[in-house]
Amino acid sequence: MPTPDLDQLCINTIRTLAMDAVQQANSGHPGTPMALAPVGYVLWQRHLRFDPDDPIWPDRDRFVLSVGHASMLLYALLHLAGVKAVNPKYETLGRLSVSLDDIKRFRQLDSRCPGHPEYRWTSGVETTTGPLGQGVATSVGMAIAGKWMAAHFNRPGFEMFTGRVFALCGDGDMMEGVSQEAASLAGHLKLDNLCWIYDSNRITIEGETSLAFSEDVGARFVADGWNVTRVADANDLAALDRAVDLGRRTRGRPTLIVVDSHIGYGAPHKQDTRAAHGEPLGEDEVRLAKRFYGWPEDARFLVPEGVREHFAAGIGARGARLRGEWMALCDAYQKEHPAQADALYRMQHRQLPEGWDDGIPTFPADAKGLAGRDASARVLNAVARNVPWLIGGSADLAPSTKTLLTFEGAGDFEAGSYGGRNFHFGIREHAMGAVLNGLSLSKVRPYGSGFLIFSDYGKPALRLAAVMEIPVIYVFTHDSIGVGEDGPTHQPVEQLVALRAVPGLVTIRPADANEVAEAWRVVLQLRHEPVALVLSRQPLPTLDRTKYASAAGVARGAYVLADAPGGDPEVMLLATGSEVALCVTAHEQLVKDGIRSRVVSMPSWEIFEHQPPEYRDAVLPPAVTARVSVEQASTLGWEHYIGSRGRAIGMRTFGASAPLGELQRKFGFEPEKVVAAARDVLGREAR
Ligand SMILES: Cc1ncc(C[n+]2csc(CCOP(=O)(O)OP(=O)(O)O)c2C)c(N)n1
Ligand SMILES: [Mg+2]
Repeated sequence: MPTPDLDQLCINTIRTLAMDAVQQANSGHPGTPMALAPVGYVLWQRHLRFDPDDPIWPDRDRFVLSVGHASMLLYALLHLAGVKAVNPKYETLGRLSVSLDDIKRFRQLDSRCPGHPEYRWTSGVETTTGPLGQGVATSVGMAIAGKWMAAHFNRPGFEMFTGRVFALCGDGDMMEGVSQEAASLAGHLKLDNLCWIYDSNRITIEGETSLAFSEDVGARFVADGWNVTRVADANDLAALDRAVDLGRRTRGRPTLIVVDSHIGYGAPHKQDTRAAHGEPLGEDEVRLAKRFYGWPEDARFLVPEGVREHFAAGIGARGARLRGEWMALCDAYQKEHPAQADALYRMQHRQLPEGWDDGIPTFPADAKGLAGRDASARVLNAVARNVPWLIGGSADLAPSTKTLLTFEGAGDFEAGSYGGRNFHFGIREHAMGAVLNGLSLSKVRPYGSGFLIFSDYGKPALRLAAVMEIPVIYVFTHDSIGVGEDGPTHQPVEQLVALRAVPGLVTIRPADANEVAEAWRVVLQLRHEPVALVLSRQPLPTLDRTKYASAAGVARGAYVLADAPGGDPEVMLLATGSEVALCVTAHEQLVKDGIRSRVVSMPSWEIFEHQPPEYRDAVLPPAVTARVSVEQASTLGWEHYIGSRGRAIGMRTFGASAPLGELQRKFGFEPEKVVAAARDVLGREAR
């Protein structure tokens, strides 16, 4: 039931809260929340299938604020709708997610209202946004997850998954390439549960968009297979209503609603200018805008009587009813489909099913060995049988990354076959990363794969997975100059150290097939960390684990693989991946020469750093300063482990195009070179 005065009162409350918070913080973006308050209001109050009392209810609509700089819009909505906080155990707490005090402390330390919306920190924030383009691209992953969940869980009489995904985006999102990759994929997949609302205000930071942007965005989306509609005035609530309804009724296409708006609406000197974008309006302008809204000019952080109540009667009552109906459905589902209900519960809590690691192979010693990617294919296919919601794919490289699920019933995820588990992201690494984030935020367990060199193409999304602490799995193959003939464009050098530098990202570079198996075992059990599994293209010898230590050491990040008889090493060889076997060969030579050497396999620095100091010192005794690291990658970072007396054998230039053997010679990855370096750091003459 439209209640015009109350509608306006609520909208102006959102506007003034945003203006006051930015003014108080003396930092932030007031203009876009002012302009989009009606859009946010109509969507939340009249449409969103969302219960403020339980913001993690699985079948909710999701709202993504891709214009993360307009964070105050979201905080005002979360506050006014009375969204409740949820703790890390997924329990709903009684208190508000965003209090008025949080809003007063916008952008201050520990406020639930940080500069940009942060997943995990503020309940009701569906994904971290701020880097433009990420939000919309992530929303595609959420819509994909919605389709997959519906295909997987819905049964006759049990529509368990019906939720839609809305994203609010701006000119910046539309300029960023990742949004186009994602839009192209969403159109191809016919994701009709997806709706983007594009705030076309023709303003960005430098000024008018005409400085750098002149295409017909709507036409672009039509070409992508979207349903495109337009609302000519962001203040026209009825038109917004109709557009959202149209999106809901549209089948077989996602919907783009282009909304023409006025940034800084109501601010007499700053409306429609870039000045409304990135700085506080100033006390005088705030007053004038409040006067324009018919607001008490001296009031700050005012929530007039009736506003919270109106939200409670709208989104609050509707959400409670819808969730209540769903919970009742869920109870019946549990009785009729107990196995599915159990799976659903585990997914929501990021738990694994019983027997998840059944059938993980162990690999017999084999000098010829197996490529990391091939070992991974076998392990992945074993665990994926046990974990039905482990789904993923590649950016058109599955035949090379070997991530295809090949067992009966795995199937392809495509428009019309939304239950498939093999995804084809197309050659869209960046969107793949964002889609993986959206999938993970929707609680499926996603993996994506590509060549390690192209991790750079998706890095911003990967970084956000780490910021959000979500367990996205990346399988990066073709991990070094071992790629050979493809040459320097395809040979990673600086990628490994870049991944290791991402806080919270677990990077693992296994040395042989059994380390690959152990790595997957570690990966599957991660609940809050993304992972980069870095694998070789070329075969690696499968080490004889009766002679050398068990690969179970992978779980500790680094472990003593081989010691001279009697232990007590005088020199240590540290390596990862393909260089471990090389070090083992060098080690055998050193031992033969009477030198007590130790080989430490270090598949994951990140995991190793989380071990207790006693363990780390046992693996790398501080007294042993003669150390050599060997890795076909940038040597940056190894000094931490080899110290000032150590020697790093690695890559200091780009690679070259040649057969692998020649490259190993050219760049010094040969047993004799490792032996010589070991003798050198020991201060022993070469023999
Ligand atoms: C990837 C990325 N590049 C640059 C920025 C910095 N930035 C923040 S907002 C903005 C302008 C955005 O313009 P628009 O999307 O039109 O938002 P409006 O000013 O209209 O709210 C820029 C360049 C960013 N957040 N993310
Ligand atoms: Mg703009």
